[in-house]
Order: sequence, then structure tokens, then C-alpha cells
Amino acid sequence: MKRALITGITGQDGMYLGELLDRKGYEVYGLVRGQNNPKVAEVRDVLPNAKLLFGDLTDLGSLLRVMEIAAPEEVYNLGAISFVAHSWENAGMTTDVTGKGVLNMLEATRKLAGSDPASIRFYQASSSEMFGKVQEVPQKESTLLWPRSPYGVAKVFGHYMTINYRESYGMHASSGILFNHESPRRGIEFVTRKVTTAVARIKLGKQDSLTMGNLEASRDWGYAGDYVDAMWRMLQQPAADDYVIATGVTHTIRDLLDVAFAHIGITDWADYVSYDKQYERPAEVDLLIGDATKAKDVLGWEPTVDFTELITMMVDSDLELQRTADRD
Ligand code: NDP
Ligand code: GDR
Repeated sequence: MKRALITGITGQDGMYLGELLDRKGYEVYGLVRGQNNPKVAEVRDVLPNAKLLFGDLTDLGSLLRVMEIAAPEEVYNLGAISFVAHSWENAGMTTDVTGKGVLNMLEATRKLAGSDPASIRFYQASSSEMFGKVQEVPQKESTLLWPRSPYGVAKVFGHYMTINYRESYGMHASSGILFNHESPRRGIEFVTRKVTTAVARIKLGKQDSLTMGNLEASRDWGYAGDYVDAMWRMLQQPAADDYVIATGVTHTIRDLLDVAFAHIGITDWADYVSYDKQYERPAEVDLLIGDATKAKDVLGWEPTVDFTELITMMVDSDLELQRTADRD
């Protein structure tokens, strides 16, 4: 039985990856932080076989202990402060967790691997946010990085540190440059889930309207279930490498509103959506669109869920959740 450790197991991707590895027969270990983390109950429900170990990405000692107990063959470093807007208000903390946390995990992995550095395979959750002020369209593995947020800067640090550990110590350390991916498990602070939750509540008469920021921004949105499969595929390769994971199709926030509202029968949403400057960012990433040709050629990976399917899936799930909340 293969053993894998997932940091960030309480997050969207951590839960999907845990399910995927469980289906593949892995013994799954998850790093959980905090003394009374409210997400633990949900993880235990979704992943009853997973073994949860307590530690924090900012605390190297805790990571060394967790690595020793889990003794994994594969490490998936998904833990991060991941909300870009939050990273301007908490730049120091974001740097410590999303940036230096990667170095801590690489170091804990290297220590456990000992004289055979490639014996533990390492995945780093890099991000399209690293492309920021995009230098070419679409973006690929070789595109110059130009981050536009403290989060993006921290991810660039983690990305290059992963490459550096691979080149310096011969570690099997891969980096997935993942474009936005969403699901019914997406946190409600992110724009897709914010919209699908609000639309479901509007449909059920629980809410009148929603307040949004920049509607012109574009994102290349895929389905989280597809993207965790790409992570696993990267670690099954004989050699570690970096891969862009994306759908290659971009949509604006307006398109997102179109699809979500259309699904509840509203074609003109103008009366339901207002603007609030508080959701604007000090610097914006305007046109993200990824070229995942390398992932297709080497990993045999392709997305299976398109934008409309993704957003309608999320609206349906939120309608069900809101109805269940009424019954409870
Ligand atoms: P989430 O925000 O849903 O999950 C983040 C996870 O990190 C949570 O489990 C959180 O734990 C954990 N975490 C936060 N701080 C710490 C810490 N100090 N020590 C240990 N764990 C911590 O993110 P996603 O699942 O969406 O994303 C997974 C990874 O992929 C992240 O690194 C993200 O930056 C990256 N990424 C995501 C993309 C996306 O579109 N979803 C695209 C590209 C990259 P807790 O529940 O306790 O807060
Ligand atoms: P992003 O995701 O910053 O791309 O980071 P988010 O969903 O937060 O924003 C996407 C775009 O929507 C615009 N926007 C709004 N965003 C939010 N959250 N709320 C609003 O009301 C709103 N109105 C407009 C934003 O300006 C932005 O342009 C996500 C995270 O998962 C990162 O961790 C990951 O690395 C990247 O995706 C790829």
C-alpha cells in the first residue's frame, strides 16, 4: 500500500485528492493545523480512512514529526493562504505560509529521504497567479513570471524553490502551475462560489441581490476533480518536471454571471448585481488563459468538465445545500 501525505487536506483540492488517492488504494495522511479546526469534522466525514496529523507549515519541527510518522512515498503540498485579495492585507503571513512553508516542506522531505533524495516524490501547488501581468497569451511553462499580488510573489518563491531542490539535490519535486479550478467545495470567498451561492439563495427567495467587484477580469476556469488527477499523474512520471494545467478557454466574470443566472431562469441579471469598490484589488490579473499542451502530451491529461457544466453543477449543489439548510 502506497503512503501519501497531503498538506491542505481541509481545503477544496485536499479533499478531492484524498478521495482520488483513497480510490487508488493509498494510505492517506493529512496535515491539519490549529487546536480546534472546524474543518476536521468535514474531512473525517469525506475521508474516513485518512489519518490526520497536526502541524503547521510555518513550524518546521512539526513538519519533521509529521513526515516521520506518515513516512510517505508521495507528498502533495497543497497548504497555503490561498485567497489572493486577503494577501494584500496579510502579506507577511502569506509570505510565511504560502512561500516559506514550501521551503519547510521541501526541507522536511529531503531530511526524511536521506541518502536517496528522489525516493519521496514531491508535488508543489504552483499557480497561474504567478503569471500576473501576463507576458504572453496563452501562458505556458516557459512564460516569464510577473506576479501582481503578495500571494503571487509567495507562490513564485515556492515554485523556484521546488525547482531549485530538484536541481540541487536531485529530488523528485514537480510543480503544477494550475489555473483556477472550482467545485461545489470551493470556499465562498472565491468569485465562482460567491456567485453560485447567491444565485441559489436568490432563486429560493433568501437574498435579493449580490455585490461584486471587477466584472471584466477573465479567468481560465476548470473543475477541481480533474485538476487533482493531474497532480497525481505528475508524481507517477519517471522524472520530475513542471506542468501548466488549464482548459485553454477563458471567461469573464460577466460570463460567469450569465451562466449562473440563466440556470435559474434569469437572463438579465443587471437588477440583481451591484458594484462595490471594496472587491477591487490594488493590482489585477487581467487575462489568464493556459496552454496545457505539455500536460496532454506527457501526462495524457485533459479536462473533462467545461465552464457551463462547472457553473451549473455548482448552482445545483448550492440549491440543494440551501434547501437542506431550511429542512434542518
Ligand atoms: P483552499 O484555500 O481551499 O485550502 C488551503 C489549505 O491550506 C487549507 O486546508 C488550509 O487549512 C491550509 N493551510 C492554510 N494555512 C496553513 C498553515 N499555516 N499550515 C498548514 N496548512 C495551512 O485552497 P485550494 O484547495 O483551492 O488550493 C490548494 C492549493 O493549490 C493552494 O496552495 C492554492 O494556493 C493552490 N492553487 C489553487 C488554485 C485553485 O484555483 N483552487 C489554483 C492554483 C493553485 P485550514 O482549513 O485550516 O485553513
Ligand atoms: P483568484 O480567484 O484571485 O483568481 O485566485 P477569485 O475567485 O478570488 O477572483 C477571480 C476574479 O474575480 C474578480 N472578482 C471578484 N473576486 C472575488 N473573490 N469576489 C468578488 O466579489 C469579485 N468580483 C470580481 C477578482 O477581481 C478576480 O479577478 C484563485 C485562488 O484559488 C488562488 O489560490 C489561485 O492560485 C488562483 O485562483 C489561480
